[in-house]
Amino acid sequence: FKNPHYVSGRTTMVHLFEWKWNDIAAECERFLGPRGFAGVQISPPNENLVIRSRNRPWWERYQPMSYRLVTRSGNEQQFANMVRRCNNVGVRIYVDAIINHMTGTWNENVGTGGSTANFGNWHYPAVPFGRNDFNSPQCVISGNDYRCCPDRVRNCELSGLKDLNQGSTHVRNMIVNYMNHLINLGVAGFRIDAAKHMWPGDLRAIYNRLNNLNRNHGFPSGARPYIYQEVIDLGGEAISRNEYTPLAAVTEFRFGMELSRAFQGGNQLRWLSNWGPNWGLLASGDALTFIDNHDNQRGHGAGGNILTYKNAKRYKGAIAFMLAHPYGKPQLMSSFDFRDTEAGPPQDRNGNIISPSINSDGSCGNGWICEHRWRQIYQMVAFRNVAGNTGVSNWWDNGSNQIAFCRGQQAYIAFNNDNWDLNQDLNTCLPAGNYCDVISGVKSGNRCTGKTITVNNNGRARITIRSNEYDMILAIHRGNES
Ligand code: QV4
Ligand code: CA
Repeated sequence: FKNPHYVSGRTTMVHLFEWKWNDIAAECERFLGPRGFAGVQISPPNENLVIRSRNRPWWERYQPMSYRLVTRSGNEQQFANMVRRCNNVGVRIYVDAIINHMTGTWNENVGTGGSTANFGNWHYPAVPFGRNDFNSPQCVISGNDYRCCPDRVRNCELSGLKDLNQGSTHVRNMIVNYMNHLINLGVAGFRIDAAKHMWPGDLRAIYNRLNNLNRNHGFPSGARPYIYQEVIDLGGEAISRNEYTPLAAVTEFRFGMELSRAFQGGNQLRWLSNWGPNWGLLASGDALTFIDNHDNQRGHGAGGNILTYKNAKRYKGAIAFMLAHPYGKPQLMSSFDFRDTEAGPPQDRNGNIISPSINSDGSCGNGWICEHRWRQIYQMVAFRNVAGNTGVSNWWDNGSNQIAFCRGQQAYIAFNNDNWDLNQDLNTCLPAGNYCDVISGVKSGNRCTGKTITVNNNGRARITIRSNEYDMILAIHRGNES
């Protein structure tokens, strides 16, 4: 369950948070496929409770009403069409699977597909689930439980969300049917929401019953779904990420926390020379890596001082390091703009999601940030693809916050997070030639719209990043010569 089954040569997925299926299909064809993106994590596709009383917050999608594929993102037919079109251009789809719980208790009780429920009786007829399918006696997880009591973290309610008993045969059947339905429609894997709140043994039993990936969508025979489990483990809790790595991959929250700290000046970049398990991170093959996610970019989940699009220069620095370094399987966040941390995506008066518009410069409008369309980010995706499975070599630093390294003889990157200029002759490990920096511009015809870096016969080049430059990064790779 640790192989994402990316199309060969691709390395990076993006979370298109709250996007509609039709828009994702179009994005696969017009941008993600051509730019070499490997996959998309989508918002939960199953029916959720409509929460009008809170003006349709983004988090209503984490309150399942049933496993019918009807949400504000679209219906089953639109979903199937998206998966087909994305797979056709080499972009895999990963589903955010909410299988720990159903809804909380609300006065409103109609789902995005029109299903109703009776919360007081734990009755969800559209699945169907009843009282016996949930853990009892009912209890709610408290902050202290995370330190003392794994059984309460697993068997009590997360934020009052009705807690399914994954030990029950019927519950397992319903979950497995839901996930296998998605596999049959061509998805490549799952994010397991709130995995910490389910017993590893129950999850193993569920994963083992999943179908192989659908060969009609281009997957090899016998391919198992990619599974990455949401377990927030920053240390100090009774439940460890290590209970879940024997099953499948795990979201590595220490990754974004440490890089956010370093790129905000809380740690010198030179210490990143041994980035990886030496920093207490999971084994590379076990880790789904990211800087921010939909929770911690708005102070939910682990919270913490995480870099986001709102702090763009430092954010792009951290993202570029993530994409330039071979550790982990990177996931990009693609956000909608927000100030209110509960606010849902751009929506009209009837609560319909407004599609992102695409500006003439390739950026998004209508309230969508589309970090994945930022030049400094999508060109680093191409950098990572070109770097392939080469290691980090020729690490250089100035003893402070100026660092640089090679990826074999494929690619080279330098950072300047000091408040003085970087201006040095350095070894790029690349063949002689003129290379377009992928950060300050693009290659257009035979010239660079940004910096051109001249590598001489012994692989050396003049590397300049002034401290007041728009970006703190310089990156060049083979295949991007001018
Ligand atoms: C409220 C009270 C509760 C009370 C309850 C009674 O706060 O004390 O018991 O009413 O019904 C929303 C509201 C929350 C409300 C709850 C239940 O914010 O106030 O409880 O609904 O109606 C997202 C949001 C949550 C949201 C939830 C469901 O972050 O705020 O709760 O969706 O809509 C831990 C976990 C980790 C989790 C993280 C947030 O270990 O697994 O917290 N992360 C994942 C998702 C996250 C999602 C969930 C789990 C739940 O990434 O987005 O929570 O599916 O770290
Ligand atoms: Ca649980």
